[in-house]
Amino acid sequence: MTTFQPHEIEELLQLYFIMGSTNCNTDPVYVLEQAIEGGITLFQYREKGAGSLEGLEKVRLAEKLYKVCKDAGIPFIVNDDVDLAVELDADGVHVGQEDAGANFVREKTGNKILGVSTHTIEEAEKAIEDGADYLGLGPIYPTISKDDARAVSGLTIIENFRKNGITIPIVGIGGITASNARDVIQAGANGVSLISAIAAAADVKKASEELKRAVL
Ligand code: TZP
Ligand code: MG
Repeated sequence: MTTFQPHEIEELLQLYFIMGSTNCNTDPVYVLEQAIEGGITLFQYREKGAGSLEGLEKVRLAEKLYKVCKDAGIPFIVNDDVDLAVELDADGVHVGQEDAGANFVREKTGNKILGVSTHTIEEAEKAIEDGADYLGLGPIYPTISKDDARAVSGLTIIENFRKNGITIPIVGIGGITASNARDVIQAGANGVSLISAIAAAADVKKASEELKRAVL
């Protein structure tokens, strides 16, 4: 695990790739390597959905992906699974409102990067109080990558958070592509996080490069 300063975390959010085995059409290790070559700045391992790996298989894939990240100097974040993040000594954890509370996660993970998905100003204020380093907001646009996704929020959620004095780093999520990524940043986000625009691309490296150009 590497410890990051707030200004470093803000920069790392720029092009935040999220994936697990079910999001990939080919070997997840290869997909991640290609995404890194294309310029992603942060990675989250999110093993979810029908057919996702469990137990030791999940741990083994996490270890492989963490190694790819380490070798490339890309921080490795674990979705939901606080125990896995601690076991691997990952660089961070991301939790939603249905997962372990952010204050509990902060206590269990010390200085690791802590991301929290929020949908209201109240949730955001609580997450910040609990020690969140950044907030995930979405789905900004329609998505097919999350079974239990909430209603689409549009860009207004980002603008509203900023207007209401939320100043910590924000990343938009949900349906983000190279065509709309710039709008998400312009609405007030520090970066974009996405699954399918990279994981399901025919050419993962090229898709990542296009997204990088869009957010620069
Ligand atoms: N949370 C809100 S939308 C979403 C998550 C995990 C899925 C994002 O995937 P995609 O493919 O980038 O729309
Ligand atoms: Mg979750």
